[in-house]
Amino acid sequence: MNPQDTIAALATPVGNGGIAVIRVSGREAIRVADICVRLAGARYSSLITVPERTALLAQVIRNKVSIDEVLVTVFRGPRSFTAEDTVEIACHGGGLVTRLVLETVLANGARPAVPGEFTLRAYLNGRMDLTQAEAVADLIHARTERALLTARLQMSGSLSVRINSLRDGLLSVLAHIEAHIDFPDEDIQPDTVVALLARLKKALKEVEELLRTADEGRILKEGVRVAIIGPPNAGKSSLLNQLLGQDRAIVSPIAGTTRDTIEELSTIRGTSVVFVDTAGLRSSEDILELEGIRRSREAADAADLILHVLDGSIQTGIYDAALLEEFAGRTRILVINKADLPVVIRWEGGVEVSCRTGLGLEALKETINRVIWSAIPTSADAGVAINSRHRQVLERASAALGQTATGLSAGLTLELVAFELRVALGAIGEVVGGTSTDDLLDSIFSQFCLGK
Ligand SMILES: Nc1nc2c(ncn2[C@@H]2O[C@H](COP(=O)(O)OP(=O)(O)OP(=O)(O)O)[C@@H](O)[C@H]2O)c(=O)[nH]1
Ligand SMILES: [Mg+2]
Repeated sequence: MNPQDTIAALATPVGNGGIAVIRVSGREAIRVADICVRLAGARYSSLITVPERTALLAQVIRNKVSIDEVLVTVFRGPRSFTAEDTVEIACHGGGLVTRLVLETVLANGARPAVPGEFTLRAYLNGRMDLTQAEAVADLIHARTERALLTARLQMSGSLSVRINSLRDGLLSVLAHIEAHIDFPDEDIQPDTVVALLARLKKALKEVEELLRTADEGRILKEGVRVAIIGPPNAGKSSLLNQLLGQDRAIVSPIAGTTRDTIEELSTIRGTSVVFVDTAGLRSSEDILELEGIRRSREAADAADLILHVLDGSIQTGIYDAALLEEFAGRTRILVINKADLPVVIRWEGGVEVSCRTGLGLEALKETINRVIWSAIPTSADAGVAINSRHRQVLERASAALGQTATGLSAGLTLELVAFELRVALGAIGEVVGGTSTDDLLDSIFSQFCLGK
């Protein structure tokens, strides 16, 4: 991927629509687009001289024939998304017409962009750092307002600011240590060591605080995992269907109806939730059912929250008591179902619902939302929630910072201390991309849509 090339792609979804936008970026972008279009009116003769950021009416000419009437906007670098010269052609949104406009641009000197290449260029040209580029994709894929807000703030640098100040602080610690390496005759003063240790600990605390937002980040992106478990016939599948508002799982009076786990994504009070319906838990001889039960436990283990469903119209047996005990340590809501019938179970904090009449379901959703957000640590700083990549590198940074502090207080040679600190700084730098590799960039930007 030569960064000198002029690239082009359809920036709107494939298929028919009102309009479609074709984006051209690179040092030849304006010249390439200028060959493709004829501006309406006599005011401007060429795109080279038109005012920037102004939509102008034009025709796209292909083999001397006008194929569409379009609006062309010129952005001169660095005042563009990629920081390069960019032209956006808004044409009619038909499948054929957009293809022909794109072909015309490609025939006149641009090459097709690969997914994420526009954002990659924005990053390479210093227009944004890696956390901001990642936030562009998060914003596009956001399913809830909360996820969108976090992406929006990260796009404007909420995470970058924290990472950069962390890095600046550690760089000055490193400078201090290195100064002592350069002058080995001067012993490092004990109170200097104490001061440096205090700064390392503060940095470590900040890294740990960022790491605590990883769950929130995952939840914003992928949704909270909520496993619906309980004995057979309690109404787990009925509850799944109610929560989804759709007839997703088979419901029947036969105990052991659900065998496999069923996953479905939904939104509860603005939070993405992945509900997992599971096979009823009981002792069984049937190997299929046993496999289902194994999967139920697996789903429960992987869940952020467990909805433990009981049939409220029948007394709990010994096995139920054991199950209640088994998941007692987990973030759990006890759902007492079948409240349309006489309820014989009372449980402190349990939520009574009826999947038959819909009674109590709104209250249950409220409880789910409250429990989720009280169980998940969120950053004090709104809009900061790290992703799994940030988590990996920050875990490395945390380990290296720990080593640095231990080394310093144990009186290890300053060379070794400085070495560990440089490892930590390298990892922290990777978050914003100061020390990124091609593979890393590939793996991040290939997840983008074409044209972004
Ligand atoms: N009266 C009443 N019956 C219900 C209610 N919810 C579910 N049922 C009935 O209870 C039976 C079992 O419901 P399911 O949703 O299949 O139960 P399950 O927990 O998924 O059962 P398994 O998949 O076998 O583990 C069905 O006959 C439902 O119609 C309720 O709120 N009130
Ligand atoms: Mg079921």
